[in-house]
Amino acid sequence: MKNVMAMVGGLLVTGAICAAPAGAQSVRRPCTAQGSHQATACIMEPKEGATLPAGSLHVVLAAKNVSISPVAAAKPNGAHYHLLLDTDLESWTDPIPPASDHVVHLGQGQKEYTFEGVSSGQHRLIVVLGDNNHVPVAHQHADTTYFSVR
Ligand SMILES: [Cu+2]
Repeated sequence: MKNVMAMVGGLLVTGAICAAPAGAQSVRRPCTAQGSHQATACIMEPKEGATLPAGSLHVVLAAKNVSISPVAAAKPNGAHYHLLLDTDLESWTDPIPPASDHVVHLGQGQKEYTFEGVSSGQHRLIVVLGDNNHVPVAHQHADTTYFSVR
């Protein structure tokens, strides 16, 4: 368990270090990388390092090597996105916590989401794939982005 969390910490650090300059295509985006067979979730919007106006925060997601589907469809190996805004994922083996101001389950298979009333300042958004029981998909490549709101 400790190793997994250490790995996640490493991913977060990598994301911060490899941030592309504004306007450039980020090379760290694993959804466009070749060769991986891991279930992968990516944050397409907001862009790493973006400075966004106050108000609503629009999030656009993408995935690779996984079938994004509604929980109700109960597809074998189906997964849905989970967004964690300024909060950590406490466990990679227990269900992702219920919805709150900081945790969102896109349980209908949505690929976009809008947060309202995000405060000004620095923020961190994590996307994690969860199965029909909301347990994080094993061996996945989750994604993190850092941005700020004016
Ligand atoms: Cu869920």
